Amino acid sequence: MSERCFIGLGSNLADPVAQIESACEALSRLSGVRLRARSSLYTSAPLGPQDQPSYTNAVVMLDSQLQPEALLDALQAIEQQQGRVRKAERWGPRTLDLDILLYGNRVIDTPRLQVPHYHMHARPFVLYPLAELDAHLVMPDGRPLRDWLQACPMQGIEPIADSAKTYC
Ligand code: A4P
Ligand code: MG
Repeated sequence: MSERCFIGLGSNLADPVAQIESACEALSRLSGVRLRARSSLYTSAPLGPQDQPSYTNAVVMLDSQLQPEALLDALQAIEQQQGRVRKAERWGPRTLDLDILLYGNRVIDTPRLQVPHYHMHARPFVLYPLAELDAHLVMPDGRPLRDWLQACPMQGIEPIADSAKTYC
């Protein structure tokens, strides 16, 4: 049995567009995971410390047979393969960040994993690509995505033309 998941991708170092492309390649090769679609890519100013390059972000939709923590392990392995260095600074620059935004209808709150992602409701660079993939999404608490969109204007993000992708 697989469950529909949405993963947020972000990068602001070492050719961010190529980082996102190669992360999608890696996701498409994961066993127990079926990559379905990728949103357009968006650029935006950094949230958090401003002395870092702007970000490229996207969201992918996938079906996972991996349980949430196993999926997180796989995502963190891909981050490592792409040169992610974790520093003490919160929200600092990174080659690749992969966040589990939604895992089916589950609410998860363990020391390693909070799903839905704790800050997604306030991030246009997450919500607008997510809506591209499924405009009718309903959150585990029953709130439709469109309520979150209404509270989070599409400001400060710029889509990169023709960058959405479908997988079979
Ligand atoms: N963790 C808990 N829940 C999750 C989840 N749902 N998905 C834990 C993934 N990981 C989750 O993450 C720290 C720990 O969070 C992990 O070990 C995992 O067990 P991390 O990737 O090492 O650290 P982080 O990403 O720096 O921390 P955080 O607070 O998750 O940062 P965010 O929220 O990812 O924000 N500005 C723009 N424009 N675009 C961006 O993408 N991203 C960030 C990082 C800051 N500013 C940005 C962007
Ligand atoms: Mg992260």
